[in-house]
Amino acid sequence: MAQNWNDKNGDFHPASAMDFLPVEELRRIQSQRLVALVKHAYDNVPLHRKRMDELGVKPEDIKSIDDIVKLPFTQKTDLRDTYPYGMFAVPMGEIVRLHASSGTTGKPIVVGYTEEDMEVWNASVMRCLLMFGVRRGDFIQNSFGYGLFTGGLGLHGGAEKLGCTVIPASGGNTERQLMIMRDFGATVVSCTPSYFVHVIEESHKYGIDMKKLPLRIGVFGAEPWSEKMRRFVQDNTNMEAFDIYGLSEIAGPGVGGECPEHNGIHILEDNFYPEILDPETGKPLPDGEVGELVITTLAKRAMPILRYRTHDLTSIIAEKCPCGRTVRRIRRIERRSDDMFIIRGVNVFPSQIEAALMRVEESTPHYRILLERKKDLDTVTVEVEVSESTFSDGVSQLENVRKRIQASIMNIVGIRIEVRIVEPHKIARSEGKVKRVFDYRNI
Ligand code: DLL
Repeated sequence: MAQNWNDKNGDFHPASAMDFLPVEELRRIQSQRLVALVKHAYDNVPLHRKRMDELGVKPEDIKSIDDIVKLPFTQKTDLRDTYPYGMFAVPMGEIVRLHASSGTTGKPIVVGYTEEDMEVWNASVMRCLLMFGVRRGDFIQNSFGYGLFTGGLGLHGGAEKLGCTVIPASGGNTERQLMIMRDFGATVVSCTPSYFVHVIEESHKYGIDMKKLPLRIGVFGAEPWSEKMRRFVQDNTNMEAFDIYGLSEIAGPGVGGECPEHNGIHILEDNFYPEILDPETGKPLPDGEVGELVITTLAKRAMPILRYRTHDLTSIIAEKCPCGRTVRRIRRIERRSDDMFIIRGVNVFPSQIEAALMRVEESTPHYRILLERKKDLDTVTVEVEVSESTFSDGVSQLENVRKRIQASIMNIVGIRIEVRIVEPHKIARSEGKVKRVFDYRNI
């Protein structure tokens, strides 16, 4: 096997060994982990126990990874309904980290990690970075947001474990980002792809020639992006751009990443087991067919998750990857099966906007959400109707309502969204399934 361990980078880090295991060995590890996970989840999380009981499945019925199809699904709403800690399987004293992500309505969902979980997460991010060719000695400017979002601290932990020099720049303030990039000599940048496109655009304004910087690798994820964006980044810098995938409920960034073949995302399936299911029926789909990605956390202690419905649409690439990795690949994620959209790396559900509108008495449930790319920055505008009587109030009254709606949305979604008040009946009524989100971004 040893010869396969060297990918195009021509060197090998022992942590990458798990990417290249013989398939039978990988399945054996997955089976062993699944058996332990299911017992842990059944014994310690009432929701998992209840769901398994309802299906008549006992932990003893799960003997190998192939039995995974017998297990119940977990949904984002389960995390909402058990908010904040109801899905935790260990005493709070063992939790060393909390993060949060958007829920579908007013409250976020909370995820927790034990010390052991942090090890697994950091190692997973490190394996992705190794896949991209990042090495000890690289200076990584981490411009994912630090805070409750998993991007900042997630990338940080993996990069530090690898022995990189981490520059915890966090998001925003483009002029400062550019200055740091140049003065600190960053060789790797990690951030959302749309933000980096913006950084490149802005670099001209500050007289910085991106091609003269020592940057060589871009680590992009947390939102869908395209080959067009990759070309833009690669044409305007000396960087090679890589895709990193992940989600808070499963760990954060590092669930999978792209190898130098740039043909799909390798899921680190010794830790995160992928299935592709028909989103309607929940039945497994053959390799190559597009369906919903469902992931089981094979190595999680704090919050074991059985068959999480990600709502991300993709397919498994059946062919062996020329890089030699045996962990399977999925096609890059371009669409979701629900109405969640991602704006500047922040996940937003229309139902959150609706919950925010409901808190302002003068607003009505007639609204639409416009997504646009203005000067290479994503913007969201919510158009909302107000009642006849409110609309006939004076301009200053309307401005007051508008500001309160904006503040209410900020409170729930966490980002500033433009609000435009429109006259009653301006927004087309729908006869069937209502369309709320109009995406004009052309990613
Ligand atoms: O976005 C974790 C992350 C941080 C991944 C940094 C990569 C880099 P959440 O905020 O929970 O977690 O959002 C998860 O974002 O279900 C996808 O819909 C989307 N997403 C994440 N990575 C990608 C990607 C983080 N590479 C949701 N391509 C997921 C497309 C992505 N969509």
